[in-house]
Order: sequence, then structure tokens, then C-alpha cells
Amino acid sequence: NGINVAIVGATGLVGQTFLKVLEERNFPIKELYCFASSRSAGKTIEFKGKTYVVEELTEQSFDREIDIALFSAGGGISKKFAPIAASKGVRVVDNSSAWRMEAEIPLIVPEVNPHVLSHNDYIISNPNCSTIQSVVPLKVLHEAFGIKRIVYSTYQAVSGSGVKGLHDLEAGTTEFYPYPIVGNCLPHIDVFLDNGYTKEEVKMIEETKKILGDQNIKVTATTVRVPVKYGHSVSMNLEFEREFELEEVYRLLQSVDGLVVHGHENSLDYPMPIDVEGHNEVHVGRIRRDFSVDSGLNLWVVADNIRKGAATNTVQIAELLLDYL
Ligand code: 11C
Repeated sequence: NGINVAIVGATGLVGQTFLKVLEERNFPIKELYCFASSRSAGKTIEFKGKTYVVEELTEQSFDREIDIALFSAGGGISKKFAPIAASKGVRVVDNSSAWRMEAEIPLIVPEVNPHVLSHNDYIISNPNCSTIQSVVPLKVLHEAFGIKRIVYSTYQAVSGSGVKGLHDLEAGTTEFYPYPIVGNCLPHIDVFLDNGYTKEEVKMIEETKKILGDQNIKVTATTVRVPVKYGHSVSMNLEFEREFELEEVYRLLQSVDGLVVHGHENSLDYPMPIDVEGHNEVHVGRIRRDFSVDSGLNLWVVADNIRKGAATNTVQIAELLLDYL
């Protein structure tokens, strides 16, 4: 009766939101264990009226009956501790980038590819926040019209960098970002790679193909940090194999679970970060034909990066796992 759940990274921005979302969705928890680094050990966390003491994560942390562990403590922690947990029979849902591109690890957005989950999966990856909100509207469009090419341009909130990003915006410092984020845009998220792209751009490109299950889609991306606290925005330019009608695009997008479609009749009705903070849904607007190519479409997609981009999607994956325990 109930599931034993562990949170790894329980004191972080995403870890705290895991707890909120688990409570809001009434996830059937029997025992809850909260883990973090030694720095946070001993802190207390309130969950459903009970107080929990944060424990230091160690190799022995999973030597008890834990069914599901939600990880959000960075790639290094996931690389080391997810296999330890999995070897002890714990199903790990990992919010870091550590395992996403491993061929045998499922990378899941429940509205898009829940079918890739199987009984044998003990480590399941949660995609990058900008990828999650992008693929939610793309799946039905790919099925209907065949996506040939995607051009992503992102406008990403500082909370994607965690509390350090929020601090640079709130205090006007450059402790985390290399340049001021106040009154500025930084065309730079995560590290630069040899090919001139940033790692965030490559994540969007590769994760999109993996989740949509089609390596033939051509994808490019420019990812930009903007002075917004919560909520990533993505401008998407799509080119389809087949002809489409705009009315059909609206109809398809309106059929997607967890997607709110804006602007059918009212031009001022477009999604913005300040309106989606705290929402679990993805919002799409500015839906319009790209007249510069044969079969092109432009979309503007906004979501709370800490919610649907991280905690909510991870909890939704944990909900899928309930059928496999
Ligand atoms: C950002 N998308 O906004 C990043 C944060 O691969 O999970 C998430 C990094 C990741 O900075």
C-alpha cells in the first residue's frame, strides 16, 4: 500500500518542486527519504504535514526498501549513484543529462513516447527542459505532416541554472554568468563544444530526435539566456514533408494532453513566461505559416522550466512506473 520514494537533491530548486508536485498529484507515497550532499544533511523538509530530515547521500543510501528514486543533483551524482540504486532494485528517474543519450536508456516525455518504457528499465532519463516543452507540440505534427527540419531559438530563464542563476539576476552580479544577465541576453547556455555549438544546443538537437524516434529529422538550435526568472520560451520554425492547413494544425495541437493552445481568435492571446510560472502545462501560440518555404510553420512555445521542464515531467514518468512495480 503505497510506494517508497527517495528524492536525491531534495534541497535544490528541482528537488523542492518534486515534493510540491508529488503532493499536488497525490502520488501514493508510503515512505519518503530525502537525500542531498553533506552540506545539506540535517536540514528538515516538510511534506504533507510531516517533517523529514535530509540525509547525506552515500553508497549505502539505497540499502533499504526504496521503489522509486527521483534524482536531480547534477550529472556527476547521477553517473555514480543511479547505477548503485538500480543494482539494488530501485527505479531511478534521472533529471540530469548523464544518461539521456545512452542507447538503452529510455528518454521520456509522457505525452510523446510513454511506450518506450519497459519492465527492464531501472534508469529512466528525464530530458532537458527546453527539449521537453518543444517535443510536446511536435509529436502530432510529425505524425500528420512529417517534420523535415526544425530551427529552435530559445529564450531561457535563469532558474535553469539553479539558485546561482537566480542570484545573478536578483543581485546584478556576475558570479555565475560570465557577463551581466540584467538588461542583457547571453547566447550561451552550458559549455562550448569543438563544433561551435553549446552543449545545451546539442542536447536539444539530439534529444529531439531520440524522443520523436526519428534520426532523419534535421534540427538546429541557438539557445539564449534571458533575464527572466522562471519559464523558458522557444521559437520553433518547422518545415514539413507534406502540405498542411492551419485549421488542421490547431485541431491537432488542441488534441494534445498537457498542451494549452493560444491565439486562435485573439492576437493578444500569446503565452509569456510570467503567465506560465507554476503551471504544469506547455503553452503554444503565435501559430502561423512560414511563407518563405513550401510547407513551413512558426510556433512560440512557453513552459515553466522547473515544472514541466523538470519536476512535473519526472513525476509523470514516476506515475508511468507505477504499472511496472
Ligand atoms: C538551462 N536547460 O536552462 C538548462 C538546465 O541538461 O538538464 C537543465 C540542464 C539539463 O540551463
